[in-house]
Amino acid sequence: MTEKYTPPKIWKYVEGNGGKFAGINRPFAGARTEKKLPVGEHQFQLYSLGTPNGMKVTIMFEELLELGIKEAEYDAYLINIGEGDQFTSGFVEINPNSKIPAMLDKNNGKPIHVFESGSILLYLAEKFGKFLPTDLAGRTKVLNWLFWQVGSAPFVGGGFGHFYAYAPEKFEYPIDRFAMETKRQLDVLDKELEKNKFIAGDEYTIADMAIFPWYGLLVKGKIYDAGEFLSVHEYKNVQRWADDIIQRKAVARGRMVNRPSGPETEQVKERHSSKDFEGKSIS
Ligand SMILES: N[C@@H](CCC(=O)N[C@@H](CS)C(=O)NCC(=O)O)C(=O)O
Repeated sequence: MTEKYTPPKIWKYVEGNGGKFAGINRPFAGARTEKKLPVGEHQFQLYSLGTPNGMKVTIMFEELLELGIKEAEYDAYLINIGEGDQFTSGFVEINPNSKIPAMLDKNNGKPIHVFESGSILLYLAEKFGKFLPTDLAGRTKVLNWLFWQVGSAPFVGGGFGHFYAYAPEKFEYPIDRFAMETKRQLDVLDKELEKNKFIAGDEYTIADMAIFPWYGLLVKGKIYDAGEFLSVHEYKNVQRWADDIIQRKAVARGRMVNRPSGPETEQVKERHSSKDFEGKSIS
């Protein structure tokens, strides 16, 4: 690091303290503007963005629809976090934590709010009885990995990704610290995927759907442009698992929903029916 920093006695918020997200980050919670969310015709309303956390849920919806479950039809609206859509009163009512993804189940007039991607995956898995075993041992295995993902990915996203891709300068200490942890986590997955086809056994489950958008896309060099830096080719079993998952039709559709950037042909900014995917594809 260039300058030696001594923390003051009391930390104080300084507006616009640098970094890519300085414009939206504040040390307090709650709505900043009054605005209702749009509501579509389907039972499920998703308010999200095509980041890895958002993708987990759109992949799950598309997998349920791929099984022919019509009740899983959903409307997906784009929440532009760079513009602060997550701080509107409508969004905060569903998720007081102001982070995508957030979901509304109209539930026959008794609305249920669901937030946290892991909670949404579990909710949908239980609602439709899919992608989560019902026996105690099998279910626990899946939930172990689902909770592992939710607890581990912040070291990759908020830690490694932030300092490698978004911080105003490249600082050696945090990049070292979080590159090491990211590689350790990839090795955890690699060792597990040496034993199993999928992360919690022979079946594809919500644990794979949670882990793939972070670690699968990372080893495929599709997030943070860090494939070479992290030597992702070393994780042969994670590569094999990611190759299996990335070619699933539902995963391809899920990756396009609410996608904020990239070629137009890879983006389905709002999703209301299968027709929205016409003429779209993603590699
Ligand atoms: N633990 C949360 C994390 C969600 C999250 O970090 N969402 C980010 C985008 S990937 C967000 O909405 N950020 C907006 C903000 O921090 O203001 C989950 O898994 O749902």
